[in-house]
Amino acid sequence: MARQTIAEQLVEILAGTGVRRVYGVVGDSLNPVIDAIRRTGGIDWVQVRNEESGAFAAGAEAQVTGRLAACAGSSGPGSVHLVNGLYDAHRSMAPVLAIAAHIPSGEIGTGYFQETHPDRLFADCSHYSELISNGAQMPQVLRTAIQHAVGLSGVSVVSLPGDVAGQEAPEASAGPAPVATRPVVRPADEEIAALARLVDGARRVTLFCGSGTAGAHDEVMAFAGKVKSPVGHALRGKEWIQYDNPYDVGMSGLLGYGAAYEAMHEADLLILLGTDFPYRAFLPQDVRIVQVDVRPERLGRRSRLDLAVWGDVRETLRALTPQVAEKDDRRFLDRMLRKHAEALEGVVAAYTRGVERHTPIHPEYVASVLDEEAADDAVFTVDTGMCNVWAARYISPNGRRRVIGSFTHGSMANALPQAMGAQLAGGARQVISISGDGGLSMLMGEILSLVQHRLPVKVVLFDNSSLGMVDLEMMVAGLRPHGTGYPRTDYAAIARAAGMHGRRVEDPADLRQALRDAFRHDGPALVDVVTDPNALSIPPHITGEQLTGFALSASKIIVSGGVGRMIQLARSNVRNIPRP
Ligand SMILES: Cc1ncc(C[n+]2csc(CCOP(=O)(O)OP(=O)(O)O)c2C)c(N)n1
Ligand SMILES: [Mg+2]
Repeated sequence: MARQTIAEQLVEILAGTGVRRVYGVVGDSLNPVIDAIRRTGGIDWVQVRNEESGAFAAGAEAQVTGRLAACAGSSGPGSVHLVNGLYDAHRSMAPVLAIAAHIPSGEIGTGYFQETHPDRLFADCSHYSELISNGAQMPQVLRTAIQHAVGLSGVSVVSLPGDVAGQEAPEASAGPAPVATRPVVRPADEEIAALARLVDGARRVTLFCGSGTAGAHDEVMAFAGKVKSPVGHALRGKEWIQYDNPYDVGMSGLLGYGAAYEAMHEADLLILLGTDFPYRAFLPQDVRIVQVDVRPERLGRRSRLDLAVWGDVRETLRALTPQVAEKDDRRFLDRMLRKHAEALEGVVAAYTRGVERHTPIHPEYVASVLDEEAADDAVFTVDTGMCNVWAARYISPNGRRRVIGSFTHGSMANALPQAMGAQLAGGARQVISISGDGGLSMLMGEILSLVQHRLPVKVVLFDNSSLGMVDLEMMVAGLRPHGTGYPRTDYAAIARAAGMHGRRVEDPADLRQALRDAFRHDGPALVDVVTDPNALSIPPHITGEQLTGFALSASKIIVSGGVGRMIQLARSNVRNIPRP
């Protein structure tokens, strides 16, 4: 029997390691790999229109499943297209393996047709990026790449020249990567003891939660309940921590709301839990700060720390909570809960007037109706731009929904391709792409992929005929908006021409039914909602520098606007404050 080729062995290793699909676009140097995928059970080739989308889709699949996902590009330009999506996956800590096909190995370094140096190109957006220049090297390098992606949570890239891929493999067969289960990282006893002493010595403790609190909702609530601490969150912590939270004081950061900022600044001990929140200017200077993170290299990179704790949030709190004394003074917590509710009541009063009759349709109305109509376990993917604001304010987390965006890398056009990966990974689960018109049109070819692969993704398009977020930034900076407008475009007609359900909505009275019809439709659907480009007002004391995050002084709410169903939780938390 003929031996396997290197490409066949590579696909055998991927399939054996549990990779279910590889997203990408075919091309000469990649053909041996594509052909091997076609002939191997349990792993599929998912054809996309732009490799960038393939990388975004793989990143979203990995974020939905928690397992390794893969994408591929052909030599030169094909793999260059992967770059932006890989940056996003890497910075979202999504385990993704990229296969960058490469020019013939004998031509490397000669300025050959399509020559790039993918091993160098991807060095900055990966934990591991290696060239396979010899077939015998492949199994070890590929398994090592997988171990890096899974173990360090991020991207690995293998560059594979087409001729090497087609060679006969020296070994008859290759086993999968070992992978191994993620360990439980519990801090050292001394660190827990030191943290317990700090907590016991403090009178006002505030918790600030990031994506590292995933899976730790119960532990955070138990600890906050024992020490009577307000609980704020960063954008990436919201989906894990904001629901069923009697201590919720909202979100800090550029899109923040509520009393998180005050609770962090008026505390005498601030505990940062699993957050790499990037905006230093929102962190207090003269408060004791403890940071808990499973990634030790992140400890202290945003602020001075009084104590650094290396561990999982959940394990840290499990060890810590029994060691701290119960606090009985709720005054700080209750004051912050009231402040939070008042802050939200203020914006609700400002926003709700007549919004359901407003035309062009108010984007916040769209977001609030969407929140009500979407499934309880929907996966939302959110485009960078104003859609981030609407999702942060209106999409109510509940522990079952997921909200995925380009929250760290901040790329446009992420939502649609991420929805593809989320839908393939999520099966029957409802997947909603919250898209901006700028974002959608940037990678719009993928609506054809939705049709081709019969992916029932629901695209809800906030169509303001503008690059709205930048329009706002320019105005705030005192510039005349330029280069931000688009001609009105009927995206619903484009969707219908592509073969999907498409509906344009201009009257707010039609919105709810249009969303229901799209959600009930058995297949991909796009609802093109014509929204008001001038939806947000900027509070008058905010400067352009503040909006872009460079020189924040003491502002808490950077962009105005409503707050959706959050107000209910805030009101009930205030109602539940025990009477003396
Ligand atoms: C790839 C990329 N290009 C440019 C930007 C800068 N940028 C951030 S948001 C935005 C506008 C997004 O417009 P749209 O998708 O229509 O959303 P809107 O803000 O109008 O709701 C731009 C240009 C970016 N973040 N990523
Ligand atoms: Mg727009």
